[in-house]
Amino acid sequence: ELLESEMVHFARALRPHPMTLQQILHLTDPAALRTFLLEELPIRYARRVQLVESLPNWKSYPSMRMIRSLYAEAFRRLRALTQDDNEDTFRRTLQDIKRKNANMLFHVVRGARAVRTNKSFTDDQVNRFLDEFLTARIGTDILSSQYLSITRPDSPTSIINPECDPVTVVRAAANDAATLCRHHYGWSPPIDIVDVGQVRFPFISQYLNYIMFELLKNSLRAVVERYGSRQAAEAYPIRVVICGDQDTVVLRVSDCGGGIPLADMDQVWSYMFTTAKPACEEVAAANSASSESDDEDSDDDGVAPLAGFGCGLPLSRCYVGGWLELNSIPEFGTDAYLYLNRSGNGQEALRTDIAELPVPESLLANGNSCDAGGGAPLAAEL
Ligand code: W6P
Repeated sequence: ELLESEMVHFARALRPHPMTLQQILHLTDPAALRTFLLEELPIRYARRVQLVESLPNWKSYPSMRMIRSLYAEAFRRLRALTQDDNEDTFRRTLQDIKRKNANMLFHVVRGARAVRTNKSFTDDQVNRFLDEFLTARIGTDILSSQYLSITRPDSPTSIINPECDPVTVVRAAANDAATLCRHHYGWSPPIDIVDVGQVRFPFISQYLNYIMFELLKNSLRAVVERYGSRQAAEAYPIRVVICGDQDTVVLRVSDCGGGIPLADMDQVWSYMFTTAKPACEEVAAANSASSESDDEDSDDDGVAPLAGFGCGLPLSRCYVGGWLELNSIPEFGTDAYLYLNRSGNGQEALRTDIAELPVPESLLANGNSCDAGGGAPLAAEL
């Protein structure tokens, strides 16, 4: 059908334009941004459709069919718009796509775990599929959010905070994690925040909050399980150091929670693995027709568990763009290092190393910027 062949064309012949936070921060003219997005978003959605289709036998997985149809629909709706439609129509379309795709993480992780169980792929291949898929998703989400933010009727602003203050963000994340910890265990280990530098840099505060919340939840859980009480843990506070130079902001989270066995260090970055529930939970859910809960993170009491969906760490790494590192001293503790580009000039890591169809040279010649796909840039990307 016409839409299908147009989608194939967008996916294969056109290339997305990887962006930097600095570039997005300066996309403040709604009309100009809309013109750009009317072309850019369909390219990105079409590639997401192709990524799903690159999985052998994808049609036999309900989650994969669902994901594919959500992106095909987003593609169709954007292509149905023209420059002549007004800003409000465009705005409502973006909002609607965002709303309809709200449970995408749940669907794609569930689908990927099902694919994995059926042995068509290795853990490594499935993890790379999810890294690419979710990194790309974060990129489109930032671009859409930027448009929605700068056209907000009340207070138009960028999705990127040009003066993001990591200390403030970490304090908030630490408070939230501690509250959750107290809810589940009745107490929470101390968290020391060491602010050395008075750093301000362009970043998406919500993303930094999410990453630090994930890291701190892990540290809190480890310390709680190692020392039975606040009193016993008092001498071993979780320490967050925030510092850096002109180029890089570094955040280190250190805990004395007993560390991670070195043999398990790979699993920490796997979407297939979770300490909380069996890794095949999604498959079981998919197989029993009854369970259609979209609620990915809830306990019986409706409060988020301290260890939940099992994707916090790999997903955090997608939000950073690649430089989140975990070092363990077994039987002692764990250090997490987060490196962020202070200038906001790190390019979005649109990975193209898997599931990529060769693009004819002739199609690349005319000005579409091409993503080299190599190397992990120093973070701050989408
Ligand atoms: C742990 C396990 C972990 C994962 C991520 C961050 C910190 C920690 N601490 O024991």
